Amino acid sequence: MSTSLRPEAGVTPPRCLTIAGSDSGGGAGLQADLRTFFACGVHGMTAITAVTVQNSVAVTGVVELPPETVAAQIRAVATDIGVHAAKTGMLASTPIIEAIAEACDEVGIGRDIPFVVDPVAASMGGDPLLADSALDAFRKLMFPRATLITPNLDEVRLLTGIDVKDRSGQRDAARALYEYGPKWVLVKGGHLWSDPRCVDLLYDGSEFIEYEGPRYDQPHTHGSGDTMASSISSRLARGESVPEAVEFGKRYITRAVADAYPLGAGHGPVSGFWRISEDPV
Ligand code: PXL
Repeated sequence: MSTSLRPEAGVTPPRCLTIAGSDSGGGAGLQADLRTFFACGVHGMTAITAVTVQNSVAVTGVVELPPETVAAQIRAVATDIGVHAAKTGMLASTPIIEAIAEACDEVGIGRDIPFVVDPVAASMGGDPLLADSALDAFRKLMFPRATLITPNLDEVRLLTGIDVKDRSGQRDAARALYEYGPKWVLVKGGHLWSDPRCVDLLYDGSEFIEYEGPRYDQPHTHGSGDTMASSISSRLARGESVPEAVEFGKRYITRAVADAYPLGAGHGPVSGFWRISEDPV
């Protein structure tokens, strides 16, 4: 398939929907998703779950949207514009998760439409983005609908209690998460600090595929999970298989981490600027 970044002039590009929270600092959340969708040549749309008050140092406020407004955003874009792939980020609460599950079933997200569920639980600084009481609803309502789930090792610990220490622990975690019903599980290895490489493990209930990349000594990784999940979604929207889309996502996030930049006094974001060309205007 074509890997061209730029949709043809006047031709409607594939459409991706992110169901996620806003990061006022612009590094993570739906801002990272929209930026990534653009850089990957798909039209991005948003169902906003919550607005965070946030800079590079901390999340100092969260306002959740009414669950029915989250669901209405999903219905509005799906019934008119069309969704070729959807992803989740910060989902905040059980009532929001329940509303999303219902709306997704109505419009076919997770059935006919690929659905990437990124189990976002906390910010880099440890500020909560999902209520503790919502973990059960997340596992029961989001995972069975997911085409792919993309936990990091902190999220694995929270969701399964498994403390991954090596590659075989990563496999155990993938097997345990698969039992919750997603079609594919990607256990990301970036937080396996003892490993000199970053190895992400993909599992479909029978086979494991490893995606290996360099480990950078990089403090600025804000938004890395969101960016990887949205780059994968952009390729699923174009009809690629999950292993192909994950391979692209791994390359995308590796470049984005390599080019990450400082911002404010805390953690800066990963960068999608490497995809911007220097064409004259
Ligand atoms: O990177 C996870 C994430 C997702 N969504 C929002 C966030 C963060 C991390 O801080 O703020 C809104």
